[in-house]
Amino acid sequence: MLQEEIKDRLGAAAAQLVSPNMIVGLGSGTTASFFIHHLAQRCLNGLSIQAVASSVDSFKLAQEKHIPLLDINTLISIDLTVDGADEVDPQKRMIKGAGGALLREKIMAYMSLDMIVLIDSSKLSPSLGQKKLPIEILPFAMKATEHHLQLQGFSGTWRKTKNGALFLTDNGNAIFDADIAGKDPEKSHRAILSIPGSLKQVFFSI
Ligand code: A5P
Repeated sequence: MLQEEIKDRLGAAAAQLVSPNMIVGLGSGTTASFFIHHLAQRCLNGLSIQAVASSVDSFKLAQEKHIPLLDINTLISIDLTVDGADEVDPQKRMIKGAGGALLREKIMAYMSLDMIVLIDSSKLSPSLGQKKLPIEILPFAMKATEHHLQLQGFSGTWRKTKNGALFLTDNGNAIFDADIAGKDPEKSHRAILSIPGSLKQVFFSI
């Protein structure tokens, strides 16, 4: 089966798990987009829910598909969030953020009473670090933040757009894609978050 087809099926299965009157968190990325399409179809068929989105792209897609959207600043919790992942280890720890929506995704995951993560086999990894760890960094003093990351043993590169400009998240922050191969995820998590300019890095645990 093609990978897109698998993502589509994952999105369809997750949409079936949404119950009436839920506040639903919409993740970001290609897999989450399939979920949004299937959820929209259920709404067209009469399911009544309200949603919040973890990125401008997901917000626009949901709006286009007429999913009722809420201002997240009016909420203290979300019933169910459905999102994708980039790398997941056997202990169900995962890295997210390849699409750059990590900070909002992590805040929404923390607000959510339940979360479904849609994972196809390409995301499974024996140990985290086969892919880069995205770290969302405040642009203020970013050179110093990079220096402190390097002092703690995290080398990496600033994410760029296709045109070579600095990639900025929906929050106006930069992303430092760090190499964490062979490092302990929990220790890395604590070390990175101890640096003031690092807003969020993404070891989620599911
Ligand atoms: C967005 O920042 C990411 O965390 C995505 O949720 C993750 O990259 C999965 O994306 P795909 O479904 O496109 O692989």
